[in-house]
Amino acid sequence: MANIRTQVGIVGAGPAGLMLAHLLHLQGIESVVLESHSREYVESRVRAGVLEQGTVDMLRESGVGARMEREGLQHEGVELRFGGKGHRIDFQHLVGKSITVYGQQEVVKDLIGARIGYGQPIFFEAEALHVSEFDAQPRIRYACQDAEHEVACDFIAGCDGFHGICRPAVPAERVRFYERQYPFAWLGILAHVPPASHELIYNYHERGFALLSMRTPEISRLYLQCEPDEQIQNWSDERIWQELRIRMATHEGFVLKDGPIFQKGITPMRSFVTEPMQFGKLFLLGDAAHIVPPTGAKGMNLAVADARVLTRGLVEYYKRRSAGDLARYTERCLKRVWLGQRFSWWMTSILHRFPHEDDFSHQIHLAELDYVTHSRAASTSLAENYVGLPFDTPGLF
Ligand code: RFL
Ligand code: PHB
Repeated sequence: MANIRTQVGIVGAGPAGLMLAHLLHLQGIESVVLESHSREYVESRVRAGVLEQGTVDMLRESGVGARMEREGLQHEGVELRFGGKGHRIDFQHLVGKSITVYGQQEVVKDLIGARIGYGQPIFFEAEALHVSEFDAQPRIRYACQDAEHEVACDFIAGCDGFHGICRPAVPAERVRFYERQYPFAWLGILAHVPPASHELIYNYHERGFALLSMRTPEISRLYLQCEPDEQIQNWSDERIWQELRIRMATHEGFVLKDGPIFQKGITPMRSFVTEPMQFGKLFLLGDAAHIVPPTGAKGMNLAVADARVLTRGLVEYYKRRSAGDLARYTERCLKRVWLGQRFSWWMTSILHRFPHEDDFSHQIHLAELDYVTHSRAASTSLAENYVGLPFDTPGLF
């Protein structure tokens, strides 16, 4: 058994763990990243696509934004489409900010590249088995190449996603969960076809929600609301394109060209919050602590925002020997998390069809969408949340 000693032991190489490791390195704080999957696997896992302006700024200012600046697609608005008609929400005009469409796996590639470029420790196919003694001398036991090892550290950062081991390691009496399940899921595809619109289109339709997004000028990313227990084999490529065409149709004859689908998956929808997010010297970040339904495009952005807050606290601790900022970790993160939860829940509620909805509910959906797209006050509220609310503290750099 090999033992490693470091300042911060990080479990998970998703956006939260990688961003934390990167920010800490820039501040001269040592860490070790453990990731159960291979580098190839985490670099190709298809997930989020929308970066808030604050996330973009954080990547750029911390020196990992070059490829994003070249390849990311900057969008100044989105379309909400319902009743056969599209309505643009103009972010630039309403709040003077924009979003960037750049795949999460590209952010992950850039952060792994930086980590390895700096010669800092990151172990793939290294599965954390157990975290312990987080009130005293924290330890992470992990398995790598058929042997067990241990990381001894000052702090543990649980960045191991919703199904990780860190959150379950907390005794039940020290933690509270808030949860909401939704009675539907998203069927998502990637296809080799140029996006049918240069901005995202969120569609509300009697048959359910649909979303047009993209990854590059040649690759479209599309989603359909489906049953929560839907089987992907029931959805042939033809059926997916046909359903997307029905839900996205406009009176003006919107054309959705199809193309070869090269990735398909079903995503459950859930809202989930853990309180607190700190347990002695164990901190939870990102999906390990909170999940939002993807309709508000907030999950990855909240994950990197947690990394920013924890970095601040750790800098304060190591440079000034003050634990005051660390003690405010939960409060600072949860303030943003609950605002993100509210927005994601609201976007999900107005854009999806719920089971047993009657004509009254349908008319309320249409009225809400009509109001959001025609009232400057309401569309400004959507815009300021979508592009990302300001951080409550200034940047680190
Ligand atoms: P991740 O990305 O799940 O990373 C956790 C990492 O921990 C590893 N791990 C372990 N490693 C070692 N030992 C163990 N015992 C381990 N257990 C787990 C895992 O292998 C993994 O590599 O969590 P993180 O870093 O908190 O990041 C969260 C984001 O991934 C997530 O919130 C977003 O993808 C959510 N999301 C979206 N977020 C946005 O901001 N904008 C979007 O447009 C957006 N769209 C989406 C989304 C998520 C989706 N799916 C598939 C859930 C669209 C979809 C369809
Ligand atoms: C995506 O491009 O994957 C995406 C975009 C917007 C969302 C969710 C996912 O709300």
